[in-house]
Amino acid sequence: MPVNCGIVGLPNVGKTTIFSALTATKAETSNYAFSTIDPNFGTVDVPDKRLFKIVELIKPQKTIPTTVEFVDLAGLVRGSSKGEGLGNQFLASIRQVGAIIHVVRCFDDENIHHVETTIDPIRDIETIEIELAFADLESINRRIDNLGKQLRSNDRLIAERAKILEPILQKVSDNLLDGIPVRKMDLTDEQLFAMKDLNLITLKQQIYCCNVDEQSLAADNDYVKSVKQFAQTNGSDVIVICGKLEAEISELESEEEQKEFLDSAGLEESGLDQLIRAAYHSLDLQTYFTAGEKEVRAWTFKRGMKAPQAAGIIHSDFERGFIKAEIYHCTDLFELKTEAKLKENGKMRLEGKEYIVKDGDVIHFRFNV
Ligand SMILES: Nc1nc2c(ncn2[C@@H]2O[C@H](COP(=O)(O)OP(=O)(O)OP(=O)(O)O)[C@@H](O)[C@H]2O)c(=O)[nH]1
Ligand SMILES: [Mg+2]
Repeated sequence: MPVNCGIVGLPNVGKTTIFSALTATKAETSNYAFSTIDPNFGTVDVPDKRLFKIVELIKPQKTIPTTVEFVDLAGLVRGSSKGEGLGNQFLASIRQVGAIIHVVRCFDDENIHHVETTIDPIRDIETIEIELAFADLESINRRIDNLGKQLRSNDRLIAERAKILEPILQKVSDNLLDGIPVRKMDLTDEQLFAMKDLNLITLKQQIYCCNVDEQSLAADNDYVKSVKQFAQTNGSDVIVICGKLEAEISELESEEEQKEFLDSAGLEESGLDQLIRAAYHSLDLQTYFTAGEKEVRAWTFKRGMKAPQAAGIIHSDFERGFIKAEIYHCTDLFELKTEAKLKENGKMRLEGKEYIVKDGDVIHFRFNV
């Protein structure tokens, strides 16, 4: 189950700086707007401590973490959806991502130019959200225009589908004009399914990523406080990162050096850990493991998935031919150390088709095709 996050925000707010630090890639940053034109892609291994603890006990030949892909996009400005700035060609890239990481400038620095000259995170957030809403509005209106032809189609099925879709699209269009993002519209699963191929941007979960100066990591500055308050009203996650510091950390060679650096800055978690946690939380994702002598591997699944569906993430045959799942929880392994002990203590269970997989389960699927 690929997880990907798109990084959006106004120009020159530090998107590429954060992207490069987190993905350890060297994408171009500069102190002027629109230094990023084509999107940068980077994939990182999810640093899941449980995976490494399982590996210590099972000692497999191979370890495979799950990954998250980040896409660093060009800056959006007022009017982007109408072709201002770099136009809306890159809005197409945002449509493909799972969650949106919205980088918001929350630091003062006279030397770093802000496209609107002053620092005002809420104004910036609203500017971006209006552009994203306009982009959705455009897709919807284009679809409404196309429906005309379908409504008059001789193919009854096409005409009927168009008839169902029309009022839904009209309602969504009206709500967007009222400033409501699609994710807040209380649409039914059927309605959402009918619009699935539009990949609406305001349907995606948003994570606000406050880019702060180093001093503001210890205690939220006023900019961050206002973003947190704003996020509460719309149910989004907020994380606080210092792009400049993350860039310095990523320059350090070893993990130990990085850990020391984090400690000395009084940070418990790196920016990457924070972001991945927020992405998993907003996308409602969890991790299960498969563990054997050959390989120990982490897999991402959607919370609430039943065992056969979770098995289908590995291979569709696993889902099709699902028989049973042999399961224990990783915390039991950490306590008892060996699979033999797990069996002895009744911690290894056999579960069937209705079992809802839990975060941290270690699973061996039995299947037959
Ligand atoms: N003081 C300070 N400067 C930063 C920080 N993060 C980024 N910058 C600087 O801000 C400028 C813009 O950074 P970029 O990462 O290129 O910004 P961007 O959002 O990718 O910009 P575009 O691609 O043009 O939209 C660079 O000069 C960075 O060094 C930060 O946390 N503190
Ligand atoms: Mg950039």
